Amino acid sequence: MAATAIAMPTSPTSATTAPVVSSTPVRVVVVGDAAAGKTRLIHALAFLASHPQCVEELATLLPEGGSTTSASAEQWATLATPSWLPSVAPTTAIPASAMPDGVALEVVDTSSDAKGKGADERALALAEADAVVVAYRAGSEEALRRVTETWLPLVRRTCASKDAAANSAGGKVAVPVVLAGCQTDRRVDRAGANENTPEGSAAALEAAARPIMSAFREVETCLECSAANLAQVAEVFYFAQKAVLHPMAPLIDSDTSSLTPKCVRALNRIFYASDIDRDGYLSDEELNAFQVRCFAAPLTADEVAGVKEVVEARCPGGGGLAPQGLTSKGFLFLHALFVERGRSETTWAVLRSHGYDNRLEIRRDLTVPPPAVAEPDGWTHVPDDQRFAITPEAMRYVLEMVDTVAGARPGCAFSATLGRVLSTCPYDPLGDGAPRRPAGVSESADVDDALGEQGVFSLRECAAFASEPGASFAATLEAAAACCPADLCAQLRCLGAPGATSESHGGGVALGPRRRVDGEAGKNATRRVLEVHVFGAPGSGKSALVRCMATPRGAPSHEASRRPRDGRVALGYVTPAGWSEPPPAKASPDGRGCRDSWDSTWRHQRVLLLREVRDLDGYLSMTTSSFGCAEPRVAPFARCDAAAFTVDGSDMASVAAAESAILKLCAAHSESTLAGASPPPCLLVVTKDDAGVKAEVLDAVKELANRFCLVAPCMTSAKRGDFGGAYTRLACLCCERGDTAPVTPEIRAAAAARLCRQRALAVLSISASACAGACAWWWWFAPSDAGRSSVSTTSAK
Ligand SMILES: Nc1nc2c(ncn2[C@@H]2O[C@H](COP(=O)(O)OP(=O)(O)OP(=O)(O)O)[C@@H](O)[C@H]2O)c(=O)[nH]1
Ligand SMILES: [Mg+2]
Repeated sequence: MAATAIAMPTSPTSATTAPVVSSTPVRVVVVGDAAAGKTRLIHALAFLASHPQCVEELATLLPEGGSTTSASAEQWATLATPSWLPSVAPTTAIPASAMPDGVALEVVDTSSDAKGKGADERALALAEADAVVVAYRAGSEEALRRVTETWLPLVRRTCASKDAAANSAGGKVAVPVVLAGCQTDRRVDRAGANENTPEGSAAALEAAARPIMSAFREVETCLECSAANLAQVAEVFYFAQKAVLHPMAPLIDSDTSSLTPKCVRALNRIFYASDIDRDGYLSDEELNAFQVRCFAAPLTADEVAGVKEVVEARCPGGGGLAPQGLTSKGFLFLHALFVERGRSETTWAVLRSHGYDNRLEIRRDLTVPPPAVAEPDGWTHVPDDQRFAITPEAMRYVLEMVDTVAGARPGCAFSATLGRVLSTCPYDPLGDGAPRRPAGVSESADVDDALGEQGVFSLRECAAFASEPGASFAATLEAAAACCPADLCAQLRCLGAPGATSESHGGGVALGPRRRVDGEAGKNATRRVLEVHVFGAPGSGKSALVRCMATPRGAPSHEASRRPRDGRVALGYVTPAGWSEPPPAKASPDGRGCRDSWDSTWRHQRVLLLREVRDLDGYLSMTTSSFGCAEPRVAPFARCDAAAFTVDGSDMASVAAAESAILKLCAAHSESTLAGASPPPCLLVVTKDDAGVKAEVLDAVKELANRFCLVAPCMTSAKRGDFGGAYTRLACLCCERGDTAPVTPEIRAAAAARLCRQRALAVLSISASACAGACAWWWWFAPSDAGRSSVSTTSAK
């Protein structure tokens, strides 16, 4: 035991001090039979917490779980004996400084009444319990029978509502129970000398506890204690708190006594993220860096040797240690050993320092990049027209990782390289993460799948649809930051990206610039992801326009677009019209050189993200999430940096459809919260040029562009793979909005009314100043001015 904490298990290595895991106190409720010793147990705990010197002294005097006749121990026991005990003690607070994990404890005593006020209060307390201590008289079979027949079922029933809430939140977190056999100092009177020896009582306890623990999985620990001689009292509450802070259930499958699949996956991710040189082994330096990250202290040379010795000697089947270092098998074995030996806090410290919560998922709060603030109904503090972007450091880190893996495994296809890198991320492509498609099926890729229905997508799905997978992967990372930053934060954290430490929020993702609306060209040039929504009559070529941007040159993309799929999205790097082209990409098909090629992309290109809109009315009436699932909902056009309207060159009706769509979009825009900003710039895209564009259609399109003050329309043919610069022009429109916004009759009327108002105001203010001037002149210079003469008369007097 340690002097500063009322109970402390010893650590196998000096550097495994867990970081503080909770700032809120853990609430432990004590239930049990009348006169089981509940109130006195709590009293003894409070005494121990307020007499740390007693803890220190007793630790040297008391045999584990037993009593002592030492004079000093007896003195402490006498001091701790209460002169009077209430039937139910008030809630007892044990400060964080007195607990080994540095987390405060609240202990709630309850009545043993079966009915009435005491029972009601107990039910209320149990409903709010984080953990429960069931107290019974040690050595009494009758008391043990009541534990299994009355108290454990009661705890299960009463805490069930809490479990249900946890279940609906996505994971079962049962309220853990500690069985405390009290009054061991009295057992000799009832059970005979045999059970009063430490060995005898331990054997008896184990025999009694085994069937109970297998019938009631929520029972984490059984131990015996004595409030009279202060034995094992602190341990009862330490284990109750530990069961909350470092739960066993997510780590170990009690049926098979092995690590759970979720725990194995999380530890594997941590192993890969700590394997800096990606050679598949943790070298001594990597092991030390890992130790520092998790426990803020390195291992000594002896400790490293000790760890290796244990792995070499005990890892079943061998293979835990290689000359290059610790293997992932050895790493998992070590953690299984910690958990098996009741040192789950060590494994939890590792998991928590990598951002995992009690359900072994990345803590949601860590995935909210500042300055967004997570609130129950979404995120706040992020304006509609502002998007998140991946930081250049995080991007370089990930691409370097890809390059390193590709370098370590020459000839390995890009998809395999990426698969290996991303195996540390959630949603394993080949595992249980419900992938929509494994990475690497580039020829048959369906770009719709690059973004899910809500725009949420998995990083490993990204390299599947472009002629240059490395660039496509980088583009997808950039788009992920804009569309679903929380998901990207979680992914980057699993990859061990810089800035994603256990307490930093949203590492690797930062808020990008706001969209500017004034007319100055080049104002939005720093935005990384440019989102264009594509509107048009059915069959006018929207899908082909979207799809062709991301399809390898020469593939029959316009044919593929016939498939009836919704929510078509494509993305890729585009050089905005008028910008200088980047130097030729150096990335090789096996993915090497991703980082270098992205560095030049960063300057010259932007990610163009095209979304097809099939149901205009639905689009205008809905709100959508700006940043992924549960974040603030905005009108979808708030996300749109520019709009494209497709017109079928052979169909006059599609011109009317484009006109109506522009009018509707502008009207909805002026009614929205974005009314202060101008509507998005629009480009009319005449499709199917290869089939011949009708002169009347062309004239109508030109007239429409003139009337709405739009830039010149562009002619495209998906069949010929000729998009007449549509993508580069759209990117340019997004970057340099300003004067390119449509001017509809309503907008013109509103502008005219605004001008009228401004003129009227100007006339009014000129007239008002003229009037004031005239009055001043009259007051000063008029010859028989009554006011002035009266003033002079007064002053003369
Ligand atoms: N010798 C000895 N006596 C104890 C111990 N724990 C409790 N007692 C005594 O047993 C009696 C009952 O203890 P309480 O702590 O009041 O029991 P309780 O479970 O709170 O009982 P209710 O409040 O009636 O439900 C008291 O006289 C205590 O002093 C112990 O460890 N050793
Ligand atoms: Mg009591």
